[in-house]
Amino acid sequence: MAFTLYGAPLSPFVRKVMYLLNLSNTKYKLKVVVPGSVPDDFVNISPFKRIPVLQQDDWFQADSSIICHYLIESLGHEALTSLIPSTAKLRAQMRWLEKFADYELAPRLTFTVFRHRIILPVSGKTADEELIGRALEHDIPPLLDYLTSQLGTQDYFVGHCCSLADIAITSQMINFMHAGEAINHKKWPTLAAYFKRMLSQSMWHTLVEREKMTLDKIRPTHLVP
Ligand SMILES: N[C@@H](CCC(=O)N[C@@H](CS)C(=O)NCC(=O)O)C(=O)O
Repeated sequence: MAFTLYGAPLSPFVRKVMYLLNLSNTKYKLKVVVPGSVPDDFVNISPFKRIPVLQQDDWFQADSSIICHYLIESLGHEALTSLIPSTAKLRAQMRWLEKFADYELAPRLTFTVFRHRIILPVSGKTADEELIGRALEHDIPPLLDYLTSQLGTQDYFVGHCCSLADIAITSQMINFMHAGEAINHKKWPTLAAYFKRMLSQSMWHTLVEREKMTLDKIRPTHLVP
């Protein structure tokens, strides 16, 4: 059972999958594929040329959510199965929040703020600070308000246990952080504390420290603080 993951570790979707592979001590090869300059034949394994793609022997699967659920089901590793809540209602809530992270947080925290602050300057383009400003002022606060309402006073988003929802949400927040932004602890104290707690977990810490080294290498020198 040989696994290969195609993607770039700074992608929140690739990070989600890496988290699960690491959590289950599953060995895999990472083949770096960078969005925007994917090999010509990548479309054969990812119809929209998106990362990540997981390969297992001669089988390929795109999409972080589908891959994560596949790994949880197929590996049957306890650390992974515990990411799925025990009741149907809690599972629905978990899937909703995973979807919320992938389709609501990602367009603002990652595709807007992170892409403009980090990815565009790396490829010699200028960040649109006005667009970032609008996202920070208008688009992102309601999302953080919503997440705050969902978290309440719990340590995790669903059923008092770490679930796939936490992994998807934290992964998007990490891109926000890499872009030099923080969840304002005065406006969203419980969410800011939640993110701090997640980052202190060794699994996230290891991934993030490695990514910071990558960021230091790729960031144009005039943007290094
Ligand atoms: N829903 C997909 C989203 C994947 C995605 O959008 N990945 C980005 C990188 S963070 C990508 O490959 N973008 C390239 C493109 O859309 O052309 C997933 O969960 O895997």
